[in-house]
Amino acid sequence: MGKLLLVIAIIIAVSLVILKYQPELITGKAVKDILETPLDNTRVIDIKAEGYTFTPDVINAKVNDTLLLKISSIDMDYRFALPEFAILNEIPLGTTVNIELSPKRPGEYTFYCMQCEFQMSGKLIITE
Ligand SMILES: [Cu+2]
Repeated sequence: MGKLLLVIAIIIAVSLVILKYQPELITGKAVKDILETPLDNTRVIDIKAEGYTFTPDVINAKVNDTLLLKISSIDMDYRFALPEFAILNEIPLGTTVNIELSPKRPGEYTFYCMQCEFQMSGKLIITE
């Protein structure tokens, strides 16, 4: 009986250690995600504008997610447009612009740079 309790105690102790240091093994969430998720559930997405390209150029999110797009211009002036959300922002060279949005309907929404006249674009894909 004493041995059984010892085994159970060891299993609990090991589980607690795993939960503390490797929670994705139990919760399915990576440590990085947990650390980078702000308390108010806003998802921060860093987007780099460089060489007529947005990186990443595909963003996946869920309906009612709150997204904070942080768009940085690396090599020239850009003008970020996301028409379905009535968003149009100048992003001068060397600056980062924060854009917050909360999609209410699923769909694929194209964003692009108006300076580059539709050559430079990406997709915001919203699912239920
Ligand atoms: Cu451009």
